[in-house]
Amino acid sequence: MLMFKTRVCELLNIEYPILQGGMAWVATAELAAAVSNAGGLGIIGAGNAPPNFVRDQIKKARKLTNKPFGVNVYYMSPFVDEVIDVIVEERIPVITTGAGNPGKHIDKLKKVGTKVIPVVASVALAKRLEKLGVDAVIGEGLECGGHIGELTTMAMIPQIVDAVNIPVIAAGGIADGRGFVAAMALGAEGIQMGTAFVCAQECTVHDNYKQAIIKARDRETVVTGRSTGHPVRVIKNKLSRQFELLEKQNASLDELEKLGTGKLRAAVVEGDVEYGSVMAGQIAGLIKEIKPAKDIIQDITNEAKAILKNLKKFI
Ligand code: TUI
Repeated sequence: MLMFKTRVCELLNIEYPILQGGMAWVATAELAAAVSNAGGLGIIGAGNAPPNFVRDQIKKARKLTNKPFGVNVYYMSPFVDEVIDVIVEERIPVITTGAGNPGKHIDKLKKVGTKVIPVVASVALAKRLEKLGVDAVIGEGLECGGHIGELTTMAMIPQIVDAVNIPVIAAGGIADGRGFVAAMALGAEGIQMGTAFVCAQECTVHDNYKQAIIKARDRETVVTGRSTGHPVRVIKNKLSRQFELLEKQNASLDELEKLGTGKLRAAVVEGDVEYGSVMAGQIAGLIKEIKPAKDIIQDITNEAKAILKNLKKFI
């Protein structure tokens, strides 16, 4: 029986409407290929990386999968224009975008058939981007790890769904079949998961990072950087406490930026989960094991089917 076939599956030519977050440093070719091979959409996170690094990652992913995969473009990167050029040259079928407005690149991408799916954190931006011709939007709730907006997934998704005609993908607080079904009930036609895929076997982050997520309990994440206008959700550690202290002391933007520089790499690559930035979503408390991306996707879809069957009892 075909289930969960939405416009997102058609648009992206994938089996399940499940996207992997395009996390900087974390979402490498290995993870993206594993998620795509499992029937979802794997995404390489370009982050702040230079264009040649992104091209190498694309080539590596192509060796690992024949399925479609995407690239996430981080709009605060100094290399945005060059990364877009690589995406166009490499004929990547879809990009997701974060931390900015991809408007100026939409025509260029559409000309080569690249679908554009921006991350939004408000109804207003979703509407503006729909008018500019994007193919779908990802609504990221504040439950997400990393750079977040101000609305929860629960409150934001149905409001975006009512405001636009393009498909809406829900992100933030989703890591199992219950979250998947809940997002679909809100009107989403797909989900994006970040934290859950960090704990995929194929994810190349340092094991300390995965263990920090597995050990995390429900209240273990905190949002730092609110005073900078760039709030980031991380797992509490010595760095987040230093951040909180500096913010309480009204430290300058410069000082706060300096404290944050290179800290995501320190956690992901070196495994420094004390003084590094361990970005993770509120759902970390639900993640209990490391398993292959294929099992993550299969477990979620099987759970979702069982939930839907159960819910029929109440009708
Ligand atoms: O971007 C994210 N999540 C992130 S970014 C990040 S930090 C990082 N560090 C090193 C290298 C690369 C990245 C960690 N997590 N999510 C997408 C997202 N986009 N969340 C919120 C937004 C957003 C915010 C404002 C999108 C658009 C926007 O405004 C655009 C406009 O013009 O109004």
